[in-house]
Amino acid sequence: MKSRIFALLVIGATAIGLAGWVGCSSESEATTVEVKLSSMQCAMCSNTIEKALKEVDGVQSVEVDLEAKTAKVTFDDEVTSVSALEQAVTKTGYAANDKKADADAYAKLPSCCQVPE
Ligand SMILES: [Cu+2]
Repeated sequence: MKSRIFALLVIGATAIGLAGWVGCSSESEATTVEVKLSSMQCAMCSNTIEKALKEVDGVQSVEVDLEAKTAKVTFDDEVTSVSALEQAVTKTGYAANDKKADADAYAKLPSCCQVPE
């Protein structure tokens, strides 16, 4: 009887240890980057960009700062990459870091969301 309880304790401790290890390793895969959104104009732009970034596989959180014209993106770097994030933004018609906006998508933006000449 005693040895049975001991075995359960060992299994329990191993499970907790494993859970801790898995939790720790998944944490180390999360990378946070700041993406520059120089052509973002208004709240509608930031919503569009935020949505596009959140749809990228592996993205865990997105914080768009309209004033600073940046997005803080936390993602799993084993699933996605900064260039995939940039691509998701440029596809919606906005510039991301040094990548230019997709011209067709940009042309379709409401005029208030286009960069004033
Ligand atoms: Cu806008």
